Amino acid sequence: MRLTPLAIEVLKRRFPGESDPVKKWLPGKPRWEKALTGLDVLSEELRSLRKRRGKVVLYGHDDMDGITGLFVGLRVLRNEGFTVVPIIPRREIETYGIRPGRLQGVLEPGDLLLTVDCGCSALEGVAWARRNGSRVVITDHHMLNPPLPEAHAIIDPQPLGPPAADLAGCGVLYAALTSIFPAYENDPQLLAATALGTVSDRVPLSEWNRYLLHCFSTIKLERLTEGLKLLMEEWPCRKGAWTGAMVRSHITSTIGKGCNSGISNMLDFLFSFDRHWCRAFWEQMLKNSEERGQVLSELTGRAMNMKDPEADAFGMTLVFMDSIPQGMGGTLASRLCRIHRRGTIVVSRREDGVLVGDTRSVGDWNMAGFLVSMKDVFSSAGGHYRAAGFSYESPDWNALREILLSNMAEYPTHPVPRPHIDLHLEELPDPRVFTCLAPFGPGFLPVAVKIGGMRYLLQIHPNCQSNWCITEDSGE
Ligand SMILES: [Mn+2]
Repeated sequence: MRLTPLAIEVLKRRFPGESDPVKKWLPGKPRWEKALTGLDVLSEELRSLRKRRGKVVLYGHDDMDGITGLFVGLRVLRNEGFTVVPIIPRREIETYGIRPGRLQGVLEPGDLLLTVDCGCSALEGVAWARRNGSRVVITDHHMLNPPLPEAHAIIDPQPLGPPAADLAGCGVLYAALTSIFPAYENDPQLLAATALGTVSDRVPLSEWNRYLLHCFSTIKLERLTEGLKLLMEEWPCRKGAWTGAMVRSHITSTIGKGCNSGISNMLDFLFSFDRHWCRAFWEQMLKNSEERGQVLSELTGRAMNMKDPEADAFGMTLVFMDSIPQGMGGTLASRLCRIHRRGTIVVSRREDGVLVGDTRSVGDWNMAGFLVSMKDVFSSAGGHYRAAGFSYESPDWNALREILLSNMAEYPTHPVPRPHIDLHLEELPDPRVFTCLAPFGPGFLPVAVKIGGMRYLLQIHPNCQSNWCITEDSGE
């Protein structure tokens, strides 16, 4: 890859004080083991599990970094001769974390319960597994929020801060397993799955994630399953410049989440060598996502008229809707967040009366931090910087609203991203001199230049063309 002189100028501005800004942008192979405390425990657990011929129960999460994480775990551990049973929770009916009900009859004494993208707050599930005589290793990337479950190890890079904390759930498991089994480091299937999970999860495309995406850019499609191959063929401008948003709108949202989505079949799809079935399934997902899109548009229109004016004054979008179709709260929050370019909280009522919140943020508002700062109020709260959720045991919306508003006033971050400017120039350069810096996404926004009083933001299109756009948008 060749960086143009103007692109290097951008990197210098973005990483001031760095002796090697190019290396800060795209580092060499990270020392995963430094970020992964508990890795030695996982390694030892796998060794003794092999000796006693126990199995791995791999507990995931039903979103893209959870499912691709399951794919990574299944592929490596099955190839290594382990018996692995995956568990995929269902968000429509199950609360987040590890449910003992799902382990019953599956996790036996002497088995290893390994999680991906979940588990760091699963006190009850982990306690159940330990009482059951099983071993437990958590791998997660969500915010640690004591008291922590009493697992034999918790591999979660959050306390280290970035770049380790920027890894998605699938990235954490990829890093852990390839550290233990280095032969899989350049495995095209793992790299493709991890890239897809990372981009889907909206984590910053910074340092370690960029390293993973760089490795991904070199893979050969012939060595993939038909499911992965199809997704890579659909990946907009995979061989050129792309943005996270392009991939999410074309692939992640086509798959969707919750009911009527492809997520519950995604693991079979990723492993499938049946091209015909994969193609038919993709077509079906396109159709379903169009239907979901219509429901979402209608919902978004209604939600936009229900924005809370007081929250608005704090720069936050807050919406309460009595009922939202199952699994759609997060998608609605994402959409509102994108439209208003602000942190967004969508609250709705679950069938059992409990108020549940889905939140998203852009810019400088740490959503999980905000929610966890008021954790005594919630029966559960957690997530990460840009996506988090909570549940509130009482049905009293007015009481919850008051609490949210008073905490917004006190929480010290600003939810509206500031439009950035990378370079002040005399005249507008060819946008293509900056596409060498792609991919762009959260944590690494498209280039913006200022000429005279005018700000121009680089835009990349799914047809692989790029141009300038006059806008105050941050580009996220
Ligand atoms: Mn996840």
